[in-house]
Amino acid sequence: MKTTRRDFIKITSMGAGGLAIATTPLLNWIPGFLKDDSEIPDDATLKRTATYCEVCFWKCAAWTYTDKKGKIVKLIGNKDDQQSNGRLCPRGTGGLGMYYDNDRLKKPLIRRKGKRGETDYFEEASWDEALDLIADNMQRIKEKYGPECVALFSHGSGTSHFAHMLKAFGSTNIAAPSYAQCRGPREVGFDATFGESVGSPEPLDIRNTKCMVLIGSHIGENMHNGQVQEMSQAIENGATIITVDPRFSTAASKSKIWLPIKPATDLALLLAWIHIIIYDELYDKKYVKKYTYGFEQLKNHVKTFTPEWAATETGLDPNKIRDAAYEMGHASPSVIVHPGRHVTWYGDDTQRSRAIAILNALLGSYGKRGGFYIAEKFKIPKYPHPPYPKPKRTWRDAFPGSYKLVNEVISSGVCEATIPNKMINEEDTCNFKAWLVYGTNLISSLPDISNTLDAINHLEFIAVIDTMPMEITGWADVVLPEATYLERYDMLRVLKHRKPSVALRAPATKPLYDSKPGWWIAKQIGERLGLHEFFKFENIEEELDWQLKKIGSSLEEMKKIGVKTFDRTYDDLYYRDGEDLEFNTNTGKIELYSTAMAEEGYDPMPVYTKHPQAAPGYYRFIYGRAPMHTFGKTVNNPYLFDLMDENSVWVNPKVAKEWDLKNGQKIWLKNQDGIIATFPVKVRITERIRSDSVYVVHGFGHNNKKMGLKRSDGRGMSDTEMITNVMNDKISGGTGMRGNFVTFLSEKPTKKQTV
Ligand SMILES: Nc1nc2c(c(=O)[nH]1)N[C@H]1C(S)=C(S)[C@@H](COP(=O)(O)OP(=O)(O)OC[C@H]3O[C@@H](n4cnc5c(=O)[nH]c(N)nc54)[C@H](O)[C@@H]3O)O[C@H]1N2
Ligand SMILES: Nc1nc2c(c(=O)[nH]1)N[C@H]1C(S)=C(S)[C@@H](COP(=O)(O)OP(=O)(O)OC[C@H]3O[C@@H](n4cnc5c(=O)[nH]c(N)nc54)[C@H](O)[C@@H]3O)O[C@H]1N2
Ligand code: SF4
Ligand SMILES: [Mo]
Repeated sequence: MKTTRRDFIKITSMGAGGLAIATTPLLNWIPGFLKDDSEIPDDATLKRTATYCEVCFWKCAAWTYTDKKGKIVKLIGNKDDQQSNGRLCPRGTGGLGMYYDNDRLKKPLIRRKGKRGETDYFEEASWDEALDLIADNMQRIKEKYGPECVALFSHGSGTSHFAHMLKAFGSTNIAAPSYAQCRGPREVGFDATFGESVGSPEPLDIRNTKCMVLIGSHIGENMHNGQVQEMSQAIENGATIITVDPRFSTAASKSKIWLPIKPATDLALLLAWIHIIIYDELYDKKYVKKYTYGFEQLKNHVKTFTPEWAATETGLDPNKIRDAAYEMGHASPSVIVHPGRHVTWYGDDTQRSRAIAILNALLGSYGKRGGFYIAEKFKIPKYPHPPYPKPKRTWRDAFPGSYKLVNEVISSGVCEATIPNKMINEEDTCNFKAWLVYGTNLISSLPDISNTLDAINHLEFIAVIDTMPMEITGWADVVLPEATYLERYDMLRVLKHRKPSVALRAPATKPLYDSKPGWWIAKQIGERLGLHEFFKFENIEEELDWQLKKIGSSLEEMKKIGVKTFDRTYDDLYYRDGEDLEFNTNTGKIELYSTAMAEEGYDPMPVYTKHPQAAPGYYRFIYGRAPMHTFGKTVNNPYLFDLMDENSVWVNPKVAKEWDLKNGQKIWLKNQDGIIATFPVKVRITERIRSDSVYVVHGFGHNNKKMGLKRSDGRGMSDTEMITNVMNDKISGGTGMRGNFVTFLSEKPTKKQTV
């Protein structure tokens, strides 16, 4: 029998005798979800090396197994790890495809002539030449404009090396799309309520919950490993799941109540829930009295938001709205209204997140068993270096008076501040002149591609550090090939969880081709910039060992155990009953009425705004995740490509009939601004999507064959191409991306929009 790659995943993940996928029902829905370490054959010829997964930000600790020749044969979860409990998700198991992908970047590349985006002019170069070119450009820009005009866009574990280098250089403009395109609004919304942001992983006590409410958060497709496992456990224990989603998601299929909401109306539902919980006295009276501020104002504010009112906005049955509120009330305080993660939807996202935070406060679930636990992390000392220079300017200077409640850098703000006429403060000279881009494919992760390209074309210099020839590499002046996570060290994973812990990533084998680890690249650039004092360690092993010894471990020990878990300093996982607490807000209380928001001139309590719905012949364009892929970064991975090699567009049967669409037929989507997708997409006719919306999985439709991205080229469509209307959230800087509408074209259009 021919062994397909799909079999390979099964075999490598299951071990020799492995048959069952997983024991619990939820895990069974997800292909390739694994059992633990006990399934590995006892093969003394294999060497195991500690790592943590880089296929998504969850960073599950794992073991990489190599054979005698140094060939990586499999990846298995580390059973001492709280993030994975010894199980990797299908993407984690397939992580070795990142190592084996023959489309990988192999040598440094320099564009010798031509304009940005003209990929024909790239030539292979030596590391010395490429690194010199980067350092020379950074130095030139520093002298001409100041170091602050260099920005770093970055996502993933290697960020810390480059962030350190850039801070030493004199710039703090370090942005990730995982804020303004992802969690930003919820961090601001929770901070305004509880005096602290949610953070990652979310400290949710899912395993002990009696009721969990998922608002668009599609756990199951979104593979937050530990959360998927705990949700499965909770369901087995009889917990009620309530899912609010215009699509019948995997989570919806396991829910007691599914509310197929009209998209963009969630805030109406949340306000009605707050109304019922207050007026039907379902809230936790003692908790609210002791810990919250602004209850009477809130009560007054939601007076008219009855379920009947919400029903007219959301299209939901008012009785079901009420039933859901009663489920939450009865489970209080062991209830979780999940804060979600990718929450940049409709521009009023901070207020929606505030409403979610308020609901948790009313139900008394924050700091309580079955609600939010108190996570702990400890600070690891940094290898000694001189203080970073104080920057004279930051990205904020381009937006005076804005984003005062935001604690991170807004990626789209840096992008705007690169385009001189887009800046709010036009007199400011701090527009960005150079970008370093590490581990983020900005072409597909920032909305409005033409805006991203406009910014890139205004730069004097751009360097990209990636493992794959993704779209962003085509727009670089210099491309550096990083070794994959299986071939390198990185800094320790310092985990905030029920117990604090650290995990080690060590190389399981030598880097393939001419790729190099990020820590080495950052040190090389730093040294060329004369920043020797900041890179005094000989190599990263010395740095890691120094840090580990400070916390009572060592590199030697960590190589053996992979993960080390420490005792808590605060001995309770939850607040004690009636304990006196001071929250980090202006009033020291959980603010149902946000004084910080009021001070900044924002609504202190969430206000519902109606958003436009689809014009006739158009459908709201929504997107999400598939369990076997992480964004676009795994689509070319040979093993994961075999599990899912293209996306499809979900269309309701009623709509399909109207348009005479057939299952599997290839069509092109066109959005409200006349943008037509570069590649066609297959139709999937299903009752699981509302008739006013269509749905695709994000990350497909790669278009960078010229740079060597071959396997995934033209497979499915890119959702990002359709996202040209961005609904900006003034409070958090989040870029709302779900205000786009599409229609169908059955013929191949003559005029194509290309990236
Ligand atoms: N397998 C896999 N897992 C991942 C990732 C991945 O790439 N692959 N990415 C990770 C990352 S970075 C993130 S941020 C998370 C994202 O995971 P989530 O936070 O769960 O993602 P969202 O994209 O907000 O949610 C998508 C869901 O929202 C629904 N939806 C669309 N519009 C509306 C609406 O108006 N109202 C409501 N209530 N629902 C709506 C969609 O139908 C879909 O089911 O996933 C993480 N996990
Ligand atoms: N249209 C649309 N846009 C979105 C989203 C969406 O659902 N739809 N989701 C948003 C969300 S939630 C988030 S968090 C962001 C995520 O945005 P990004 O983090 O930009 O995600 P990717 O586009 O997958 O980019 C990952 C890049 O890192 C590279 N890479 C992978 N491993 C390594 C490595 O070890 N080293 C280096 N140097 N590079 C590596 C990959 O090849 C790829 O180019 O996107 C946001 N943007
Ligand atoms: S959830 Fe999956 S992809 Fe993400 S870190 Fe864990 S094993 Fe890797
Ligand atoms: Mo995200």
